[in-house]
Amino acid sequence: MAELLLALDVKGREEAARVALACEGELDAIKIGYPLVLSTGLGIVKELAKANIPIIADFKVADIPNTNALICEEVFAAGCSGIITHAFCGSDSLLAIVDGAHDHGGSAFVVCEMSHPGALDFLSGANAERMAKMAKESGADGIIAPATRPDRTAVLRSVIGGSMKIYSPGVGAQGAQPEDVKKYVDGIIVGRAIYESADPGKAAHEFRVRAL
Ligand code: BMP
Repeated sequence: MAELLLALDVKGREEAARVALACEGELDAIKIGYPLVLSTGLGIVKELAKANIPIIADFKVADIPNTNALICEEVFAAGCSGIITHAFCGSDSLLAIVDGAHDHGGSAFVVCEMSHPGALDFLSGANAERMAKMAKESGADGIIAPATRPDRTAVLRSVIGGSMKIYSPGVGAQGAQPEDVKKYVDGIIVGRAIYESADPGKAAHEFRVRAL
């Protein structure tokens, strides 16, 4: 059984509110990222959090430890409950995010293997497994692994074991189905297939049921 996370990559407050309202009751978390935050400001977090749903900041952080710690301060002060980071900057950078999240009562999720075809250039294979191991050693709460390559997500599950979460993007617009990965992951991440749907609430409901 997997949770449903909405990737709310829409632009503007009105569109974000429209989709979030339509999906009320169907989601376990909302993932926000650059498209929404750059078009509205980080204040959007408090507006979305009024629906009493966890907001995860997908900023795919990739910087030196000090900058990462400063980013964490802003993300959690804004009301987010989780942050998504890259791991390829190294263990000290990763630890700054994990500690920064935990110091603020939040969670940290680490991108290990990405869902798009270009991930095969760097963000896959042995590199991904190494980053999953590093994520586990850092005390991170979970990893991001691709629904588009369920066999790889299964491998990454075996690297991290059962105590960490896996959230998995690639369902819907990128071609994966909830049934492809739900047995390996704790949550599926769906964006366009919900927010571009004529009826986002109905689409979210259907994904939620299929992820069960
Ligand atoms: P969509 O369902 O519209 O393809 O959206 C997927 C979401 O997950 C986007 O926010 C994207 O940035 C994110 N994502 C991804 O697609 N693949 C990854 O490997 C990591 C991601 O965070």
